[in-house]
Amino acid sequence: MLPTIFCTGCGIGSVMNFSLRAIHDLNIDMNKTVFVSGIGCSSRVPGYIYSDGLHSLHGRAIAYATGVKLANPELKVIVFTGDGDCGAIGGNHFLHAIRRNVDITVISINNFIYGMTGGQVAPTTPLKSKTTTTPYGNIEYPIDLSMTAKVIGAPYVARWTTAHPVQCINSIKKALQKTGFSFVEVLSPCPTSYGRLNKMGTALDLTKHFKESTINVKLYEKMLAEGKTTDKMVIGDLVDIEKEDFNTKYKKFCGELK
Ligand SMILES: Cc1ncc(C[n+]2csc(CCOP(=O)(O)OP(=O)(O)O)c2C)c(N)n1
Ligand code: SF4
Repeated sequence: MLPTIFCTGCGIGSVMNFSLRAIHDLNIDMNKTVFVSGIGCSSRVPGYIYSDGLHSLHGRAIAYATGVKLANPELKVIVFTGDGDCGAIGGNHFLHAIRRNVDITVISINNFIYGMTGGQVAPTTPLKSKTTTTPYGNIEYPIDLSMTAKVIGAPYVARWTTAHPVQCINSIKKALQKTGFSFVEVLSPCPTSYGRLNKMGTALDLTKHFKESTINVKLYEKMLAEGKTTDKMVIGDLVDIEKEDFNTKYKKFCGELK
């Protein structure tokens, strides 16, 4: 294990591990791979990978990644982004990269809070949850990053948790092989801020909580067909379709101009 800045029990190291396992299994050429991130605990990941990387500005990882991919379409571009980085300050970049179907893989590590800056409320913070800026509980409805990616039209979307390593690695592999915008959201424990402020116990208790508070999409769809519903967060492969990506469309367009 590398020495990292992550707190004991933090899930970010697991997500980094899952991602590197997927890359290794697919035999992806690290000389043709660029890892891009914004700012946050989760955005520190590219710094631990022996490959080219861009540790950019808070919220701007997807914008930088778009630039890299358009400048050199041969590169595989992988973004690591926090739920705040991706859904708050970076929300517009997220929406428009999906709309354009830029061929990048975005791995969003969702710990439901701003971890790096001391546990402030994030757009993903569940209702009633405590953060340092919502000490009496959050009254804002949270955004669902994966469902947002789905409705904007991302050709590949999956959500897992750090308690689902095998499934998560398989989905990251599918994401890396998809041409177009692929999005993998991983629910990840932040015992130092989210877990502590909400009295959720140890990192192990948080992991158990992820198993109990999520439902696989196949089971969820069966429940819906039976007229039942649930408050649990839906996990699994949520979208897997083919859709022409921006670079391909652009190349064709330039060819037609000549
Ligand atoms: C333009 C700008 N605004 C605010 C900040 C302060 N800031 C740094 S990280 C961060 C939030 C981190 O939360 P998230 O993206 O969810 O990542 P995590 O640390 O939880 O992994 C904020 C607000 C900044 N660095 N730059
Ligand atoms: S503050 Fe939270 S997200 Fe950041 S390293 Fe610590 S446990 Fe992980």
